[in-house]
Amino acid sequence: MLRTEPGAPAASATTDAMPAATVAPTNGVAGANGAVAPSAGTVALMKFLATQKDSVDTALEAAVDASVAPAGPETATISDAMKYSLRAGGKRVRPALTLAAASLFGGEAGMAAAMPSAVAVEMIHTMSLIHDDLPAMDNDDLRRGLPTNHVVYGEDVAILAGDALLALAFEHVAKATEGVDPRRVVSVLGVLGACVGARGLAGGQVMDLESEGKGDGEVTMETLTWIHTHKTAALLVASAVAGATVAGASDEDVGRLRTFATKIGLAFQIADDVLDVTSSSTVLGKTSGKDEAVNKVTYPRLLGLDGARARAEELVAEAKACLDVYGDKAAVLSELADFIIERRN
Ligand code: GRG
Repeated sequence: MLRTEPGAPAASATTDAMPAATVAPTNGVAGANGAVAPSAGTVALMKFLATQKDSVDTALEAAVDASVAPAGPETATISDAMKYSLRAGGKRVRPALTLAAASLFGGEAGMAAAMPSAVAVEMIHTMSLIHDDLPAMDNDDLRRGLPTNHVVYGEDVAILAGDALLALAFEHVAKATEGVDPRRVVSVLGVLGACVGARGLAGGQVMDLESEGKGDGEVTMETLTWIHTHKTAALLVASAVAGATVAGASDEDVGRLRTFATKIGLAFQIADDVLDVTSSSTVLGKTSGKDEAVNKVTYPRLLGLDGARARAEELVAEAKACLDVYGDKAAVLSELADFIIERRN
């Protein structure tokens, strides 16, 4: 049964089309819907997203439908709950990373081969957001501009919807990846597993929870970097590595992408910490000011706002240097790196 708080948009759970992504670089002019027009520096990325974003959303929807086929009343609630958080939007940064990496090494064919991996990383990410918002974790009621999954469906169903998305990510890569050497597919499955586990999302989140309420002296820059390398960067690394792997990249190229994504992953978290201080819940689509409310040690707290911004810029510059060897062919990945610290939400 759908459990909806008064005012929660129950209709969203049964809407057919996913909303437009809010990938909106902040170095342009704000549009009417809060999205931002691209500046000249983001042309390759915006063109890329214009062609890929709908494909990702359609593939996400189709993958959930396939997982419950033949659809019936038995799977209606779990399917609705899974789709609710996927349809709520999000910037789709991780699938963009997978497809851009695949495009670099395999062109159009590489991207087609990487679509199941792109879908999988978004499912894993969405699962992590659903679980992160639970009362036992961050206990939040706003995500992607909508009531969180557990507010709408109840805690029990939200946990299970996250679990189902996580399981489906692996099932989908295994079943839907076509025209790729099976050893590469197995390698992607391993990379995805690693990014979720004890040295990935789960382990990073545990360290994060253990650090809450501790003072600056106890949570050093080294600890903070460990947390975010695992909690945030690991999935961006897996996204890039999966795309490169299915597209046939060499070990050396995969290694370069790994370093690139680790750096943008950390920069992503620094940008997130900065936005938590400087932005509003309306713009973010999630509760702002949360870090201070739970007395969390963050990059701005350890480095100051300007110091945190400078560190993020430094990381993005280092990340982009990893791409130098590819020249203009890596324009989309390079612009994605810029976007990660220029974003508004
Ligand atoms: C259940 C195995 C298992 C793991 C989950 C809850 C958890 C463990 C980990 C938390 C991971 C997490 C939420 C990290 C924060 C990463 C982050 C900055 C997310 C925001 O990503 P955006 O801005 O979000 O790309 P959108 O909504 O745009 O997709």
